[in-house]
Amino acid sequence: MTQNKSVLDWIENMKALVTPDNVVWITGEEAQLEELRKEACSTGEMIKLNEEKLPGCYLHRTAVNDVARVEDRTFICSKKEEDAGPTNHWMDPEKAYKMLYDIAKGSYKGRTMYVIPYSMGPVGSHFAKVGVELTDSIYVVLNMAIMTRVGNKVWDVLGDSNDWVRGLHCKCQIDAEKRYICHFPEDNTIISVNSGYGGNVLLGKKCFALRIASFQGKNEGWMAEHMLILGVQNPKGEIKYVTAAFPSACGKTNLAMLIPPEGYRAKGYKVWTVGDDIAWMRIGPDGRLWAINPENGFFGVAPGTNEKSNPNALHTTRQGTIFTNVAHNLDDNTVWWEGLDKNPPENAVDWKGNPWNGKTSTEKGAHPNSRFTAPAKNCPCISPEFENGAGVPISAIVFGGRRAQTTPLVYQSRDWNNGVFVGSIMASETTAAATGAVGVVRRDPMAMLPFCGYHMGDYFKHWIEMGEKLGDKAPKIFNVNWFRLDDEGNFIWPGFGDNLRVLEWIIDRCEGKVDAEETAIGYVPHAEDINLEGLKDFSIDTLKGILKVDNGQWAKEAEGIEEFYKKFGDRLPAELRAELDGLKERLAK
Ligand code: OXD
Ligand code: MN
Repeated sequence: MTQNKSVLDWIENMKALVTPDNVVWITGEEAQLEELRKEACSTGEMIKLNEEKLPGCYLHRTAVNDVARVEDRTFICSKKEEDAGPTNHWMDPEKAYKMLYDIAKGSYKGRTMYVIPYSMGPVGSHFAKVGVELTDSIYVVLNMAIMTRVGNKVWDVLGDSNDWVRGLHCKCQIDAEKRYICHFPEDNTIISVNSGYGGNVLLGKKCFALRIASFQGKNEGWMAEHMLILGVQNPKGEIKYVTAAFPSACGKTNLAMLIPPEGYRAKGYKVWTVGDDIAWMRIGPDGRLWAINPENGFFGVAPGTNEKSNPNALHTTRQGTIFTNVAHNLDDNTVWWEGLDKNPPENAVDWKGNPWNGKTSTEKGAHPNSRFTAPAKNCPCISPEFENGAGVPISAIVFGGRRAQTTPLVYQSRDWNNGVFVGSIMASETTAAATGAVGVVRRDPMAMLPFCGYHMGDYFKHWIEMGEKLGDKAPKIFNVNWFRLDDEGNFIWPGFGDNLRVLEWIIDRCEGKVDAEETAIGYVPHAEDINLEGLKDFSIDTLKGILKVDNGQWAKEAEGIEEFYKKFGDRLPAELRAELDGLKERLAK
């Protein structure tokens, strides 16, 4: 336990508010966690799965009205409304505290308060930050114990410091009408009520490691980003690290755990996963940008994960994993989800808890946002640097989106500020893949739209200032688009492991090994410089097609960006305005 006065005072106040029957301090010891697993199974909160096939694995079902993050009920409660910016919902902090305390009041009656001390980042690393989450859910405790580093060692590094993030989670009655996920960046505080779904209640993840941390990073001179981190090892054994940001449903976890194509494997290439969702980045003593993954596990989407799409993720989930809202195969007490294999169970229970026959039912067995919470150490390609508190040095930052046309397979920004511009205009098209139609463009700057804890215009400015500090040691910035469609609506680029071909070009560019063609939007590869060896039925002409930059389409894109930028008013940095003007000028030439 701790003698930290700021911690003890806060817990006393919260106890007086929510009035639990008991208080249990999470120590991080396996015996305590095992007791909690047993208790959760005895109450039906979790189901223990087949110990031989899925050792140490459990199934949990959330309430049917509580299956995803709730962006419309997520608030940034900064003192001034303008500091939350035009892309966040805002609530006055005084009003928010009052409303939340009214909801939370007495809500732990008959329940236990669990006190979870946790570290985002390896405990004691200069990147790491401490949080304390109070919860009335064993499911939350057990998920936090996978996703973060929990236990007494965290108190030891915190000492009597007041630099820690307060998190209060109250399940209450899981009332969707009274569900709120509120962040108080100026107070290092998060309050989440009336939900039991991971993204809303595992407060270390989106709430702390992105929304609160992005604000801390701006004030303290570092960056909290919605990015995977991977290392590409070449046959000489050299490893270069890349971070990448994509909106949801663009294959971020798949890219993070990529398996190289056969020809690359034979030569000795390997991809190492450092993180699949969040990167905290700081300028190191050598002036370069270094990154850690603040998390300790993967909270991945289950449907679509299979032996082909992501064998590494699948293997990661084979032990010590909590599954949420997937189908339960009663014949062998295992789990199943759409896209796992072509053999759905006939004698099963669906994610809602109803009897389900996967062969005959028209309903889905698993919720489309069903999840696995799996320890990072299970991952067959977890980086040897994963626990390194000094982080890994970043050579390239990659942005991406899902665009049927317009955006080429890959391009490099002209320089850092132009790269910030490229990140700021990131976008995906809805449903384009399924129908072949060009969908609605949704802008999602740096994939941070739902996760930036302050004014996005100031966030762009912070990126520009980081570039000034990094100078010529700054990582190079790229954009990729794996999702170009042909006239029939088929994906042109094979994607998955073959994306390594593009990563190789990116790394070669960082090392100054290859030339590129200058276009209005940036540098595009000469098709010959992307290795197509071993890629069946894919010609260099097809590649040329998806590398083309169509100035007409980009002129339209520039109009869309102009419109989008209006949102930020005078908090749009002049540097980004200048980048847009520069793009328009080059397109007009
Ligand atoms: C996630 C998300 O769950 O970005 O990681 O929605
Ligand atoms: Mn994410």
